[in-house]
Amino acid sequence: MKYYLTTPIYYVNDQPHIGHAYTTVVADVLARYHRQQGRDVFFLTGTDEHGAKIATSASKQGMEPQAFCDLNAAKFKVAWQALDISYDKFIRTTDEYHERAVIKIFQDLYDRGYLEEREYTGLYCVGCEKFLTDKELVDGLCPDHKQPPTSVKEKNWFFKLSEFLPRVRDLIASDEIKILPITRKNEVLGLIKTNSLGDFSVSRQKSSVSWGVELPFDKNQVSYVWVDALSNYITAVGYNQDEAEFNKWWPADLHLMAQDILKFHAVYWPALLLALDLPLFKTEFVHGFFTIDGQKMSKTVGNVIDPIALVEKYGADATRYLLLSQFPFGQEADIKAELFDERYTADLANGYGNAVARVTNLIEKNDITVRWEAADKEWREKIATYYTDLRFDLVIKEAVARIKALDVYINDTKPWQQTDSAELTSVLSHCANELKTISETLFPFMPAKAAAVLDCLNNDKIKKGPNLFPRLS
Ligand code: ME8
Repeated sequence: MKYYLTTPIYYVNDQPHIGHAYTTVVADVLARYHRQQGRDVFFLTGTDEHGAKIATSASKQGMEPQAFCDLNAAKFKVAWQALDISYDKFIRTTDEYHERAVIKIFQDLYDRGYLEEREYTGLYCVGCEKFLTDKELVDGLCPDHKQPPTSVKEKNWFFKLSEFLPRVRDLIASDEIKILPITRKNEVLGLIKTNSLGDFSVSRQKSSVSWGVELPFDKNQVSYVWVDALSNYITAVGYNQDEAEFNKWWPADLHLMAQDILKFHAVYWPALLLALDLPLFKTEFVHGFFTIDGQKMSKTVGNVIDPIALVEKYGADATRYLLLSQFPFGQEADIKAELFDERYTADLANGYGNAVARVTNLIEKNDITVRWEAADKEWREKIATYYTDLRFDLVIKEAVARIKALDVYINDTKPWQQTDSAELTSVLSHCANELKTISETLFPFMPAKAAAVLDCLNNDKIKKGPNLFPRLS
């Protein structure tokens, strides 16, 4: 069975931060879990590189847009490598095959009569890459970027979204396309109901924004970022290039993102797919935005966390674990940096790491040949339901409880006092089986550490395992 999942493609106007890392780690945990279950997985991530925001950032650095994109896209790749992200493909919207497909998409939308040229006047926030209404402004400024929007008056091509809205609404309401969690589904349905979603502009005049894909039917216009960006999900898997590949992977099983881009993914994207007469994605899961120590993450506040700094301190595996264990996936929450140290020490150094050291040490000392048991099916099924609901925090919680129970078992059975060798083999075999189940469960979160434990257990003569989680200095 195939499983195709995606992260948003991130803007390359800056380097990756902990917010990007969070969604990407979540996707990686899912990808690794589904591969572990024997599924054929395609995990896509990448970067969103066109538009005014990128062009402006590039010129501030005195760089050409393409060179600037190359530089920053590379930073995302470095971060994902540091976090041991096992993506199958990294798409960049400046990739030639993607640009070619975007041209085809525009031509199709045009030929099908879904694009219309209109005069547009509006307030545009470059930071958001979207038009804002007067109501959205706070003291005349964009509430997110604290910048005055630019007044834009130009001829643009519009996508006739209104023609598709009733169908999109029905598809969402009937769960034919699933928007999860349910609060987000209701939010989108509410948004559609307000009638505030009009036809939207899909191009910009070249004279005002030149960094984009030129429209095939109007050389004076370039594509506006969202059609270009959203279509990455199909162009990455062979759309307009390799039909067999495309039919194998599309529709996507899961698009992951945070609430900031819900409207584009839950309304614009299905409408575009309908317009192109393509199958619809199956599920979108929308997680909350988190704050850092109670504050919105921002350069001015100075609380932007660099994922590479976390990896340097805790290692890749622990960073992944710490990110996902802080709060239930989906909720809007606060990341408390000081909790990372606490959790690292309690769950990893004193918890999992210590259990591995204790058990493998006792097995080596007593020269035990472990009797392996059949897999714990009931446990696997329980974990599978957590994955269905994307409750990573519960997978972690259960694993931590099982580590604690193993610790209690060792304290109670006191293998170091045991003189009966059959009994000792039985007790330590139980411990080894427990470690195996726990490590298999933790593998998607901590692939290198869990694999090291599984390798160690896989030997005929088990030796004391590695020091998995050194104490923090
Ligand atoms: O929106 N909390 O790119 P982007 C949680 N290029 N997640 C966060 C976060 C936070 N504080 N900050 C960022 C774009 N994220 C477009 C997407 S897709 C076709 C185009 C994560 O660089 C989260 O996944 O602004 C969010 O949706 C994404 O980064 C936005 O990344």
